[in-house]
Amino acid sequence: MARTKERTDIKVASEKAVLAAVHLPDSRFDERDPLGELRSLAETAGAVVVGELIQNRQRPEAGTYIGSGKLDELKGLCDTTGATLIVFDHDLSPSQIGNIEKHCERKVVDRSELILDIFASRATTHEAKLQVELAQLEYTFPRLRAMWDHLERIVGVGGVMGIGARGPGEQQLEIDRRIVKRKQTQLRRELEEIQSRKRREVSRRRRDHYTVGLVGYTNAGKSTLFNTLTAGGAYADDRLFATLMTRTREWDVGGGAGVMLSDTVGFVRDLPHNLIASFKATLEETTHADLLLIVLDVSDPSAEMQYETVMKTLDEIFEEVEKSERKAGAAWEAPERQLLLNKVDRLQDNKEILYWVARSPGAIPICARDPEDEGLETLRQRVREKSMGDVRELTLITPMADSKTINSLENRSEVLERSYDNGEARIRARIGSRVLDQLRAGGAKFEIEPAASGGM
Ligand SMILES: Nc1nc2c(ncn2[C@@H]2O[C@H](COP(=O)(O)OP(=O)(O)O)[C@@H](O)[C@H]2O)c(=O)[nH]1
Ligand SMILES: [Mg+2]
Repeated sequence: MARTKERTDIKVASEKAVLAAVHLPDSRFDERDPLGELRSLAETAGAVVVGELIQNRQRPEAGTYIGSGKLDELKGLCDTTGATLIVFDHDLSPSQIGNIEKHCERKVVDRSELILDIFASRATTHEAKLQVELAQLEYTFPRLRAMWDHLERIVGVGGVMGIGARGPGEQQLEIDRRIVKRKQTQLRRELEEIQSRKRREVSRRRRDHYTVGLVGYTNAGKSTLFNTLTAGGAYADDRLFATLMTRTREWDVGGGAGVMLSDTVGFVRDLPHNLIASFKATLEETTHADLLLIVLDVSDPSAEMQYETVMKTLDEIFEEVEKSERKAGAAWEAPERQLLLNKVDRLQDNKEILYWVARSPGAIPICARDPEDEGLETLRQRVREKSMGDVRELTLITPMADSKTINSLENRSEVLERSYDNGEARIRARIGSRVLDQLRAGGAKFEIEPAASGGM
């Protein structure tokens, strides 16, 4: 589709961005860091934030949203910082975008467009891509049309069509809409097949690794936690992981547990209605994990609402996946969830922590920014235990020639005793049920002899 190309015009990746917000009397934002969420979103989209500007107003200025004095200031800020892009913290009308772009001589992107750009880059399934495409069609294309109309006026192609006739933009829009609708119907049946096949592949892959996903609102600290936990770990070069989850890295939790950690797409405050379907489709990647770490910024006044929204949304997604898997006759297990209470360093006292721990027993208070944090150590231990499964003491007998299996046992269990005899290795070890399953799935041949329990 020719139009989809136009969309690259609104791409945010690697642009130098100035963030701008107009605060109205009823605006909701975090007073300590009013542009925190937008900054996280812009960074997620791949922009480099070089400047920020906020204006307080009673109501938006009709033509430009932001006041005219501030508009000059905005342009000046762009000039001094070398910004190539301005990102607004709210939605703008096509004509407002046009006016600001003209005045500041920079590309302007509004909040919904920024979010859509992130979804577009994160959509992994056909369905998710389609959902995003539809949302872009509804939201972004009319804006592009306003731009074309503008161009047409300048270039003077209007002579072909009489006044009041539909502009090519609008006509094209209708055609695109129909094409996408048809594509959607076509793909729907195909999709079910593809997705359940993919899930089977993933579940096979899950036997080799224990996969953990980070879920939570934008600005909760997911990327910070991801970086702290996996500092120095290698990015997964595995193609499947690379496409399933956008950022996956090895996480060394000790004991050779083979844990993979993924930073997934974040929830967004006041997500515009027309973007909800796209977001949910994008969040489907979480269904491939063994464990989800719910990262909650407990210092945020809306933590309660954020927790509720995350849990409810996951419930809805998992319910649907469960249904379609059951229909396909496949066994699928929803990932476990572990609540993390982040940014505890920002709390005045531990009232909040007590509340959350009472509410979600097992919740771990953490400070994602601090590599030495005790909570992170607790988390590491808990994930290690989960990733190993039930640990039992066993004696495994395997041919000495099978160095791969022997190696795995040395790395992934606690070996208590080794003896070699008659071309066979007898290894007494404390080993997790998950590790055993993974070894078997990997083709390891061994016999098990229950250990004589030595008085424990
Ligand atoms: N005070 C404090 N700030 C944190 C902590 N974790 C993250 N942050 C900050 O919160 C902001 C958002 O973090 P980020 O990891 O980008 O959030 P994401 O959108 O969930 O990926 C950044 O400014 C971080 O420095 C923490 O434990 N304590
Ligand atoms: Mg992030």
